[in-house]
Amino acid sequence: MTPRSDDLYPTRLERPTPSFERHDPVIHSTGADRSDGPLSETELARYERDGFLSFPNFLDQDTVKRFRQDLRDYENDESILGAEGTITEPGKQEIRSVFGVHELSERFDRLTRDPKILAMVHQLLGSDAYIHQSRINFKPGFLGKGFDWHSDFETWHAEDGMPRMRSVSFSIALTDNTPFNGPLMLIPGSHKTFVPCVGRTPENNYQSSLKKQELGVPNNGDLARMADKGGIQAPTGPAGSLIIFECNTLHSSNANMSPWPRSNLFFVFNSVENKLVQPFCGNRPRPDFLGNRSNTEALTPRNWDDARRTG
Ligand code: 6CS
Ligand code: FE
Repeated sequence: MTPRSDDLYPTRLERPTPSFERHDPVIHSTGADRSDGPLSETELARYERDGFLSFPNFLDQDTVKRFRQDLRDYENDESILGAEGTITEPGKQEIRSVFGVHELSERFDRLTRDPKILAMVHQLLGSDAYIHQSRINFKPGFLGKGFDWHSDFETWHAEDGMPRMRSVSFSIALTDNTPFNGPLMLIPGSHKTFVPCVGRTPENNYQSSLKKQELGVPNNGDLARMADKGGIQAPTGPAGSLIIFECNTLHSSNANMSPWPRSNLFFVFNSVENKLVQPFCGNRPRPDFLGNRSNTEALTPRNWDDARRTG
């Protein structure tokens, strides 16, 4: 299939293709907009260099406890257990992921509008933003499987039609993330290189890829080169810790061999200047809970207090 003229990041190709430097800036804001927000120039420079930032204790424990109660409610809610956006572990009944959480819960929705978070997003994306995707990855003790190395952008470009690298993930730990329960692992600097992947994308690929990703996984040679150059980091921290990572930063996580869950909440902010077009892999668009097309209004800041009042 010849790549489209508007496809700056051809992938899911028939044969291995050399990786190349990204066409997009890492931080899209400039001048006064760049410094107009909670991220200091030191933090911005580190994000630009590494492709991620981590903030232990970003959310207070009371707030995290409320989110954890929501998780327990979901695990006992038949309507959620049977929903298309709920993914179980391969061959098991345990929940692996629940997608679209910001539409399930007022509390999660309010978090996506937290003024401090939106100000950070504005500094990084240089524009207003909306939620491209939200999910909770549960990774239960003993049973939570891992996630192979990948760039989210490679999937969102190929399968959701995300044109440019102008989105960012916020991952909030809802349980302690330790070296033993499969924390997120990232390759510093990997966001600067686009690694085209081999393999035609079958229709409805997501019905298997969300359990075990086979496509959009870079080859071991590219992975080894990136890891040799940048190393691997696995930020850990107590429940409430935050990791912000750029859409093209290579990441993975191991299976959870400990008795303790590693449940993380992910919000993906996409620039309103980067709305989804037809998927570049040539397939039909994925459902809205994976690649949101129907609610792309710019998010407006809402204070937490009223969310706390709703309990
Ligand atoms: O396909 C996706 O959108 C999902 N897959 C992975 C492995 N990470 C991003 C996202 O949750
Ligand atoms: Fe991912």
